[in-house]
Amino acid sequence: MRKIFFYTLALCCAFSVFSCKKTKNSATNSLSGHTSVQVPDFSADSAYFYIAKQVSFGARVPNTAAHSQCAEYLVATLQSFGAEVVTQRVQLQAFDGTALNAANIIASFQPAKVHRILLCAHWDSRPFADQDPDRANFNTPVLGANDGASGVGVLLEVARLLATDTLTAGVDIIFFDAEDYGAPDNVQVANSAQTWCLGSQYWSKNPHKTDYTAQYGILLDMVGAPDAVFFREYYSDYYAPNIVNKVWQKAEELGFSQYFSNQQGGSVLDDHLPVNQNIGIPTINIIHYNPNSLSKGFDKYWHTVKDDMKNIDKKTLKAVGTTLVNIIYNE
Ligand code: AHN
Ligand code: ZN
Repeated sequence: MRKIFFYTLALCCAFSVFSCKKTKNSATNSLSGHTSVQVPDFSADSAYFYIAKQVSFGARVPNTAAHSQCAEYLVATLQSFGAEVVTQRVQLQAFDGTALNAANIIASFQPAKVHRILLCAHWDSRPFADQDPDRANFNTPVLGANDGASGVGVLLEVARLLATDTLTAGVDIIFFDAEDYGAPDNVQVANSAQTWCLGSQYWSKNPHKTDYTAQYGILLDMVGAPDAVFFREYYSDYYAPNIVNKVWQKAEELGFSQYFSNQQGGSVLDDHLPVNQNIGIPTINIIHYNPNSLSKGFDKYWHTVKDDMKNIDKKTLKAVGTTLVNIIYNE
């Protein structure tokens, strides 16, 4: 096990040295038809490494050591990419009265730019595996390789690219905390919808900068499973139809229609909702959710003890990451 770990570490180090000499794809701006934009290559290996690193701390449940250690790692990594990083620390109350020591982590690239794009994902993981088929696991925290770490891993790779390849717009990457501490189905609470997305609810009412805004936002949630299909999510289509069109069309152009289905999905209560409703930034959610599936619609290991690294496929990361960088570098 140790051997495998060090071997992997060595590979990753080798990778990060060589990745500096990355090749660039020349993409064509579809609007003008002739402007050529340099879009850096999104490395799925690198994103995978960032996911594994988060998971290596254990479940990132607020008020645990793994949570603090992961926060430290995220801040240091974002700073190493040259971002201006703000950690918004706040105590938030969970459905069961627990005071959660939460931290929204906000990384700004080119903070002085007025034209901005917001990219976000939640970095906490769920304290209970309450969808696990084995009831004995109901109180086990989930590792959240897909549910949490995948979106953050993809965005860390985007941040790594932003360190060397600047784009026209400014970019803010927000890792929201306490998304996944929502009340389990078997616990009756008033306004159970309000028990989810605590970090984004807070930030959207108390942004890190007064009068903060962005042109639009993109949330990533569960973007790493092998069988992922991203349908057009309901609130995304309601608040930001143009952004959904733009992203899904770009994915198709790039040959990722297998992952991005142009069909409508259901509605998902997620961090994009407070961002749309409270701060008014049109924000979409790229999420693995199939309203027609027999289970609850999410990935089959959603909120189970099996949401570990075996649930992460580099091909899915590549599809999402490549689409995302092609969107932002064409702004
Ligand atoms: C609810 O199940 C209410 N929302 C799903 C949002 C979520 C949970 N994303 C990740 N974990
Ligand atoms: Zn979750």
